[in-house]
Amino acid sequence: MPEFCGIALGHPVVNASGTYDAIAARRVFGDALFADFPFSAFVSKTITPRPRAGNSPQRIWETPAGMINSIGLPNKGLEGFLAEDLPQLAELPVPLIVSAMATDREQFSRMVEALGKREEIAAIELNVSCPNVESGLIVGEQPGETEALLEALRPLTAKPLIVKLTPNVADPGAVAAAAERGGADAVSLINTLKASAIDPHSSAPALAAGHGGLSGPAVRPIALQQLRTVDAAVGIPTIGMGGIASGADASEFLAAGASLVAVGTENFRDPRAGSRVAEELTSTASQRPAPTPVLDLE
Ligand code: RRO
Repeated sequence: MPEFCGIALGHPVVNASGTYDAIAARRVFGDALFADFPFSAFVSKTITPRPRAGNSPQRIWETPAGMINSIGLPNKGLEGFLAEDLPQLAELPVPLIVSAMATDREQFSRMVEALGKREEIAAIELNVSCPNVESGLIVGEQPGETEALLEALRPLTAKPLIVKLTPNVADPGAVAAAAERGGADAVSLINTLKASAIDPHSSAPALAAGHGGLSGPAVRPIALQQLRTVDAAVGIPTIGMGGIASGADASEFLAAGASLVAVGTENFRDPRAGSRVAEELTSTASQRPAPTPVLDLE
């Protein structure tokens, strides 16, 4: 039984924030969902202080071995989440991790204080891929901003604080170490990689927002390298994600130091992917076939 930041989990596979709508899944699959819930903990879609409609369509674009999204954080806002979504998410048969984002320290503090009071919530994930309106800088791209944010939030709750790292930096290890210095209990990575696509019919950007974040198997080797870098830079546990679609993929992240792994984009193709990855991890299916020998020219 894995244990993560004091939370007992049935297996090491969780979901990446924003890639699985557990409330919609309950509507579709009914109570059968609870008998075979795909994840050992559930991470909510990121919520913000106020409600947001998100970006206009087109919000998702398929790419070779992946997809680009620019969903733009649609959510009911903190109050709407607490009143409408939390009671439903609290019925899930696994611990709940709530993902939160804000654009200044005061608003972030307000969210962490409110979430911290709710016993239905096991941990809080801080999505730091957002600008600080005061400095104009993306918090998670700057070690100093990340450390200062954690220093402000750490005293506000005893719940585990997980920092979701952006991969769009030269040295993710430096940001992770800053999060740890500020008091984070764990880091999760990677969020999506900055990406664009052009619609071949219009020759215009494929996404209404002009750009988005790339995820799926295409990013897996990059995610694995960032995980190795981060794992070497911190002493706190890591949650590894980025294109995991099988037990064999997951076992690479665990071998590279991750305490848990998260399934993201694969959930859109197979809503049972989390259970399948967890099952494959315990069977020989997680072993990759031996590589084909490469011609040795010496
Ligand atoms: O909502 C989004 O567009 C979004 C978010 Br908040 C995020 O953290 N990562 C991502 O790929 N999309």
